[in-house]
Amino acid sequence: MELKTLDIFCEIIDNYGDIGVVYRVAKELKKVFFNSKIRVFLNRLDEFKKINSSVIDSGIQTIDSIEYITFDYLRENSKDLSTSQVIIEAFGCKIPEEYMAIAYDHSDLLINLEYLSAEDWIEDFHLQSSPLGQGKLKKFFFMPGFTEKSGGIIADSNYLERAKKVAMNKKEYRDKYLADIENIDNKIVGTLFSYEKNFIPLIEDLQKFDKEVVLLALGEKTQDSLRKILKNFSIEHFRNSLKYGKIEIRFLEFLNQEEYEELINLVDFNFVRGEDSFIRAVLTGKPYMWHIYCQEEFAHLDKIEGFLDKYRKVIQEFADDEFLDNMEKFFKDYNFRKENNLELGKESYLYFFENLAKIERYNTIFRDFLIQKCNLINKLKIFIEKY
Ligand code: TRH
Repeated sequence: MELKTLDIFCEIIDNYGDIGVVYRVAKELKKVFFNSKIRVFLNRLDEFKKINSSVIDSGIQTIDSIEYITFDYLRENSKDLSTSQVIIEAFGCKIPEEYMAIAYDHSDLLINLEYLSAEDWIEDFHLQSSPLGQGKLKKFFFMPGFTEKSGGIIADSNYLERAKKVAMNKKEYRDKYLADIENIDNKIVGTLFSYEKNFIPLIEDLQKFDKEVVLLALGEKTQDSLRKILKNFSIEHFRNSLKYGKIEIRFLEFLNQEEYEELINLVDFNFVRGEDSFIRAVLTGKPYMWHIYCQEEFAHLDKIEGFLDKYRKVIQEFADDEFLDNMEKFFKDYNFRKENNLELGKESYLYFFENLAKIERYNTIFRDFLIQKCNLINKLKIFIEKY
């Protein structure tokens, strides 16, 4: 089909991942289908305002040629509503009835863009159709994952170009984000973005590491966790930073999504969470650790296993077993929890910090594999065009 109109629906429950992914996909699809009209419908604006400071409190607004419309605005103006040829429903969200009532007969293709998963079953599910029982509209599942047969990961060109720009202009970006870190060439700098977590093992292990480390803490859950666990430590306080022995922790303001991407491509390592920041970190090729979104009955650990399995398959011809076993243990220990809380974990950080260069070598191989073979945007484009 020749795509003229596309609507994307997003229901934010908590956190930034839902809007983070939708905002990214919308920007990239606008670039790919530059003559198409793209609208994003979303249930609320708070999280969007955090990842993009130009967002205003308005039911309808245009940002970079994409229209962003709230569900409330849609409902209030439903008598003038027209639907699009293609609809993307992010993460199985509930599209307002007023819209669906028209879409069954006037839209062609409904794509349910699911959460990222590393589990094997998604390959069989990817691009399966699901009957809607009325009208001409057809629904298909799009399953993001780490394999060629899955829907892939969002390696958007906007992001990849930004990463390249940072790599080629390091000084300029250091001046922008890290200017006041003294003696930076002799320090290791990384970002920390997590759910509630006890970072005492990290802080203690870094005292044994032979370099000074600067941790840039982002997001309220990361910062609250650090403040709570550090309250009994004897720490030197500066304006927005703490110094404890060899480490310095800086509390950063939440950045615009594009700025966050610049920062993670500038630093030496990234601790990330959720889905979207995880994929961003993977695409840096630098060392990363993933605080996966916690699910009931330890289902998140199955996802960690799935990811490690895909990672292992891609790099095992280069990496030795000792490396793979160490990384596997670190990912599992870091994520072992029934719920997000400040309980002490048993993870050890030293192997990670002592092997940053080695990890980067293998992470680059995995990153290149994903960009070449598992690009979600290419797959989505081909699917829509062939439909
Ligand atoms: O915010 P998250 O925890 O989102 C999660 C997950 O997506 C999870 O799968 C979902 O089920 C749950 O929400 C409801 O983590 P994630 O996915 O990494 O999203 C963070 C987004 O915020 C990402 O697009 C990057 C962006 N970001 C900024 O724009 N500025 C910042 O300073 C930071 C730290 C992140």
